[in-house]
Amino acid sequence: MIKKRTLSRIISVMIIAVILFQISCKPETPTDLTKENVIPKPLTVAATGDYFCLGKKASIYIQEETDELKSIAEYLAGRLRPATGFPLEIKAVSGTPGKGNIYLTLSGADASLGDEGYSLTITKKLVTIAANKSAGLFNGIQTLRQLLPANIEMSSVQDLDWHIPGGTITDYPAYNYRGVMLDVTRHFFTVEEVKRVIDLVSVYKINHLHLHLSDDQGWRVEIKSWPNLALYGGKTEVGGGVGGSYTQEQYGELVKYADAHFVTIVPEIDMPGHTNAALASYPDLNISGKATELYTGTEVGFSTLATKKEITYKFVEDVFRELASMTSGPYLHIGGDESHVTKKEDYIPFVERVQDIVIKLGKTPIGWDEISLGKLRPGSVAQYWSSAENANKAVSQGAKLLMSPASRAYIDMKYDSTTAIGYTWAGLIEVDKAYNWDPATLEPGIGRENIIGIEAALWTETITNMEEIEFLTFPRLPGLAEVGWSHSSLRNWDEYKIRLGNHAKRFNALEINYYPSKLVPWVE
Ligand code: TNX
Repeated sequence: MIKKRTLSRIISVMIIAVILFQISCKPETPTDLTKENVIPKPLTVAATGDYFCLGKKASIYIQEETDELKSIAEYLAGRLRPATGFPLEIKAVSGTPGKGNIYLTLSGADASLGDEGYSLTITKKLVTIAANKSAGLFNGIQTLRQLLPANIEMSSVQDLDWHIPGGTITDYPAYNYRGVMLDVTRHFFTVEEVKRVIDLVSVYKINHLHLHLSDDQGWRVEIKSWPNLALYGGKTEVGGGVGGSYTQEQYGELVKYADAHFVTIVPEIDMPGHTNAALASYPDLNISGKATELYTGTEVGFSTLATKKEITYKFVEDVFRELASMTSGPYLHIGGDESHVTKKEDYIPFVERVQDIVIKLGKTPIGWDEISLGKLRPGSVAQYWSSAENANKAVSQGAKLLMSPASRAYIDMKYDSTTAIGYTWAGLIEVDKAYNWDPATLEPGIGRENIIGIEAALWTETITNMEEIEFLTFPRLPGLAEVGWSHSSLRNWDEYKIRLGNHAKRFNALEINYYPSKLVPWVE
């Protein structure tokens, strides 16, 4: 027999325990999943009004112990452990996991979610991300990060309640290709800096990183069969600084890192123009047979490969063969822009032959819109940046377009006349201008069916360090990411700017040096 006094003690301990549990998981404000500030905006959101609390006993469950699921769970744990301080063990489970956990599963998702879509279900008991492919789980994880308090992005332990509003999100992208281009030629950026770019853009579901690896001012990747390209052609950069290049080992490390973030690297070797670094490294590539000087200025359009020499095609083949062997994705970018000193009758057969070389290597050629002056091979993609006429030529040949209209997507343009870095040739691009456009209606004759996606381009003539990369990229990139991900009927600047304003706390937690545009109601 339990004594009355003992019984009442047990009851009061239980009541206190219940109260404590509630306090430790009590939201300060009512929770409504539909009022959250997710960027890019998800397709459908339904709220239940309750919430999930991530506690220190939570584990991350996966439906089976595959390397694929383990590594994505490890990624999620890596994002959540520093700020929560929780162990967040990873465990396999058959059936549904118990209360208080996160569950990642590749079964049960709707086929209509495709390869990149996901459903995220938040109940009081469990957070479940379901997808058809791990890319979808990764995207669901990015949404989950944004539903947690912004301090989840801090690198030290935060004393906070980790609430997530209840409900269900189902989401998939409007376009399969959502990219950012980084020019590592005009100024060189290290492996660590490029990794940080990958970290920051993948938050916004960007899934391609186009690396502009060669230009007049520098050659940035080791090619073993043509060693002087990196050794000599990589020596300097705009302004005469020391430049640099990636060894093949370092480049491979970047590809691996990007792959783990579901970002496909698209390497570009720009040709036949924008080739001074190569022309300075190998005399044979020049029409004159004489090597040029290294170049540290910012002019464009003055250089050309000798398109009539066979050695040039040996060079192209060797370079692309080595690059292809280090490339996990389908694309090799062949450049093709601003070849102002290549005669048109030489330019056309050149870009046609280079496409054939890329295709023979089992890869898909992409080139700037000028390549549509020649015959585009089936599958080749033209990247629209300035000429609607060229873009239409590509479409009339049945080719697909990657949309990078300079007046919207060139994030090396200044925000306004007071921006200290950046160019103005494509106009000033305030945050609303980068957001307020629809790839499918931008140019007459170019519709959704012609477009694989969008890409923001960051040229670096005026950019010398990571802080400057961040300043021009944020906050325009989240908006461009939404242009690529969210269906256009869901997009609206006045609603978007409120969501964006709420990302200031996340930018701060991630230590992003962003431009605090006056058009955005920042909530710090
Ligand atoms: C044009 S865009 C270029 C680049 C420059 C950029 C500067 C393109 C295909 N070519 O070479 O870096 O403008 O904004």
